[in-house]
Amino acid sequence: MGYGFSRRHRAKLAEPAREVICFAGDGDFLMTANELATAVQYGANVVAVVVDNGSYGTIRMHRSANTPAG
Ligand SMILES: Cc1ncc(C[n+]2csc(CCOP(=O)(O)OP(=O)(O)O)c2C)c(N)n1
Ligand SMILES: [Mg+2]
Repeated sequence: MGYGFSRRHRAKLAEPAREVICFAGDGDFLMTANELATAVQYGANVVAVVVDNGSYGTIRMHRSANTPAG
């Protein structure tokens, strides 16, 4: 988590002619959303696709599956 979004800028700066797209969950994205400032500062024009389900869905799924009360 948090890795793709922050590494995306570095990929774009290393290969500026290539399109760089990051896919992230909402929890993943917010873990390193401050990296937006770094991207703007260095002119790393990249695209982020955020899958927003309003939760740490993976954690919720495992908790529901492994606790009697859900
Ligand atoms: C650095 C880090 N912290 C915590 C976790 C544990 N973790 C695995 S999935 C997850 C929730 C991810 O939420 P989101 O990005 O919104 O994706 P979703 O499960 O909702 O599709 C967490 C906290 C992790 N994998 N990496
Ligand atoms: Mg989510």
